[in-house]
Parts: sequence; structure tokens; C-alpha cells
Amino acid sequence: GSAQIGVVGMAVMGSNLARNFASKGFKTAIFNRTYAKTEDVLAAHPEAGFVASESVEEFVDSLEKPRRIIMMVKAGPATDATIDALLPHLDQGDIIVDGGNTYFPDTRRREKKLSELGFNFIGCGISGGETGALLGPSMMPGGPKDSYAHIGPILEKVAAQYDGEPCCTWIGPDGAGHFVKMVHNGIEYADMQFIGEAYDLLKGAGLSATEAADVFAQWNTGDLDSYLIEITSEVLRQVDARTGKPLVDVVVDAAGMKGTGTWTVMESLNLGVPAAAIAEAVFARAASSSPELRAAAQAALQGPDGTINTDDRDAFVADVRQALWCAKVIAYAQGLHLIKVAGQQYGWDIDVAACARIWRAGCIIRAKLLDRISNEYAAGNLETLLEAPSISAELANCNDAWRRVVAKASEAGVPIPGFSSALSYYDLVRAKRTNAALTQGLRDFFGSHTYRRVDTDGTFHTQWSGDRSEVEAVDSH
Ligand code: NBP
Repeated sequence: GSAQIGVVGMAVMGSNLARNFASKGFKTAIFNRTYAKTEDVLAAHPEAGFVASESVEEFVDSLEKPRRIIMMVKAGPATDATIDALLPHLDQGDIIVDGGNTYFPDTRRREKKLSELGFNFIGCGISGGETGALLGPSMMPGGPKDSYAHIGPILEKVAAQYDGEPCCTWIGPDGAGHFVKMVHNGIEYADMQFIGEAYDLLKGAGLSATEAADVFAQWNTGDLDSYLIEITSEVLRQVDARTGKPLVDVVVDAAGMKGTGTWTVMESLNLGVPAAAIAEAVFARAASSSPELRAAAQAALQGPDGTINTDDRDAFVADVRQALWCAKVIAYAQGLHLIKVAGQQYGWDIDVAACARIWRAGCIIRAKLLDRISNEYAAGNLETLLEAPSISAELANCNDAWRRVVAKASEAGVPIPGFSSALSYYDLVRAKRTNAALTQGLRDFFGSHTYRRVDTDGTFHTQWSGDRSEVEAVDSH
């Protein structure tokens, strides 16, 4: 065979990615379990010059060796089924890339199995939706590093470009790429939650959807410049044809989700990495989609109605912009910290600066801020983004505005789980002493769990039910 790359899965993502490969001059083979879909793609895009096959065997034969195959199928059992269908026809050294939204432990499992069989398996997170797949997504490939030499240059050609640099780089071994894509999605959840909270605050201060659309459009010209802020102004400006109302007023307020945000939070819990702002975003979606809970609470609970009284509306809007920027920085800090710890835990040695760098274009969270974040990580070995001097200085500048917004929202009864959680994280991690000392006292009281002292080494226990004297504990729990 002579095709340079093969794409399996001709749904939205796969067909667009295949067209992307073809448009960059790669001879591209395509395959789909159900042949009718392949025929549709062939008929709709004769310009792509696809090499199409009806059977897996023919498809595999149409590829040059070592073969490069990228799967864009539904994550889960479909991925295993596709691998099982391909394997009997492949040769050692062939490369299979899973471009789906796969849960990274699945990628670790598959990579282990396939490498034992002599194949190269790459789990590649892809972000950017349909348009990204066609015009250039952000790509996060993980797997055996030496195989990246055979597939990386091709992926880098079809990936989004930022200032001439591809938004694709080798992330690390086995599940590292899918892990980073998962965290990308977690940050995306947080970004969207913060935007929603900002909109609620603007509404509370009396802005109409159209006025809010103008505010977001204006914010998009400054340091909040990002894809999600840009499309927020478009969604808010949309007028419903049926009712003449803003579309946002006729959409049911129950957010859907597909799991990647939840996985991010599960992983932050597993690794003990505080990522509460991201978790709040996932919980807020869950709360929105809990009609029984909301109905019961609406009937029972009293409180202010969300109206925000401001002496100076423009000043308040400016405060909300600063609060949004701060919250966003916190979510990025939490997500990148999670990546850093996971990298150590799973032996991936991930370059955090590179992750931020390949998110600058193509993906859903692309934002001006990411260029700065990537430079900050590249400049120094940061434990947290928040310690980067330019970031901490700006958080200090915006601090009063952020606190005013959280206070005003609380007084007015506007729910801001994201903004307030982000602020609490800021105060928690910068605190010289935390209430964990009391927690340790309580744990020692009810469970003899022991504690350490600030003034001397060792582990101690107070004899709470005896004379309350302190003893040195031999065995710590
Ligand atoms: P879907 O996630 O809807 O998957 C449809 C494809 O999976 C079809 O090609 C289908 O073949 C194939 N498939 C299924 Br379903 N079960 C199969 C099986 N047992 N064996 C072989 N093939 C099977 O497509 P998508 O929305 O294009 O997404 C593709 C991947 O990209 C997913 O993992 C998704 O999470 C990920 N992703 C999507 C986006 C996005 O914006 N949509 C963004 C980033 C990543 P058939 O035609 O024969 O049923």
C-alpha cells in the first residue's frame, strides 16, 4: 500500500481529521465499520483523494509500512473492538493512535498489551471539536517516545499552529496524552462555569443579554482574550426566532456532561491534589441537572433574589472582569498542578510548559493567557503557577475587586461556587497556618491519631480521657 496515514471512524471527528490530513498533502486511507458512512464521505469530498476500503484487511493493505493508523471512534468498547479488528492484519512496529476521548487508565492498559505484542500504541488527546479536526486541533499524544518520530511530524503538520509552532508535542509515556486532554477538559468546565457566574453577576446588576454580550466582546479584546469568551458574546447575542427573546432565556438551564470533567475531579481526589474550583464546576452542572433537588429547595429556601445594587455599574463590571481573570488563573493553576503531580506519580515526567504551549491554539480553552502561562513554566521550575512573579503580582492587583465581587454576590444571593472556591483556594494555600492543626487535635481526641508539634520532632498523643498529659507516641497511625 502507499497511503501514508489511515483514519478509522468516519463520524464527525474522523472524517474531518481525514480531510485535514488530505489537505496537507498526505495520501489518506479511510475506513469505517459501517461502509455506508465511508461512501458518504467519499462522495462528499472527492477533492481529498481518499483511498477507501470496505474491509479492514483492504484498509490495512492500503497503508505503507510501518503503518500509521489513527482511530477516531467512540471511546470505550468501540476502541477495543476496533483494535481487535485491526490487530490480526498488522505487522510488528505498526503504529496505532487512539484519538478518542479515552479515559487514561484504558490507554495505559492498551499500551501495555500492545507493546507486549510488538505494536506501537499512542493515546492522543484531541481538542477543537469538528472545526479543529478539519482546520487544526490541539493534539496531546502519549506513548512510546521512539514511535513518535514516525508519526509526530505528520500530526504536527495537521495540528493547529501558534506563531508557527505546532500545537502538538509528545507528552509522555502510555496514558500521559489522554491524561493531559482530560485535565484540559476539566479546565474547560471551570472556564465555562466562571463565565456563567460572570454572566449571572452582570444580569444581577441589570445588564440585558445583549449588553452582557457587548461586555464579553469587549473583555475579549484584553487579557481575557479567549475562544470561550469570544463565543460567549455570540451565544448571548443570539435572538430566538420563535419568541424574539434572547436564546439564552429559552434554553433549559440543565447542563449536560460526558465524563471528562468528572474524571479530572476523581483523579484529583485519587492523587490528593486540591482542584476544588474544577470540582465546583462539575458539581454545578450536576446541581443544574437535578430537578428534584432544585424543586424541593426552591419551595423551601428563602434568601435574596440575585439583584445586585451598584452605585457605579461600570465599576462593578470592571470588578467582575478582574474576578473572572483571577478565578481562571486559579483553575489553570489547579489543573496544571494536577498534571505535574500525576507526571511524578505515574512516571511520565511531563513538561507542564509544553502542555500550556500546545493549548494556545486549536483547542477549546485556547486563550491569550496560555502564552503567558507557558512562558512562566518554561522560565522557572514552578511548584504552582501562582508563584510566578507576574501572576502573583496581577492576582494582588485584582485582589480587592475579586473580594468585592464574592462579597456582593453572597449578599445578593447570586450563586458563585467557582469564584468563591477559587478565592478560598487562594487564601488557603497562602495561609501561614491552617485550621488543620485543630483537625489534628480532634483526630487525636476521638481516634488517637496523633499529631506532630511545631517546636520539636516526633509524634505525640494527648491522653484525652486520662489526665490530659502528652505522651510521645511510638506508633503513628
Ligand atoms: P462518535 O463518538 O459518535 O463515534 C462514532 C464512530 O465510532 C463511528 O465511526 C462508529 O462506527 C464507531 N463505532 C462505534 Br459507535 N462502535 C463501534 C464498534 N463496536 N466497532 C467499530 N467502530 C465503532 O464519533 P465522534 O463524535 O466523531 O468522536 C470520535 C471520537 O473523538 C470520540 O472518542 C470522541 O469522544 C472524540 N472527540 C470528539 C470531539 C467532538 O467534538 N465531537 C472532540 C474531541 C474528541 P459506525 O459508523 O459503524 O457506527
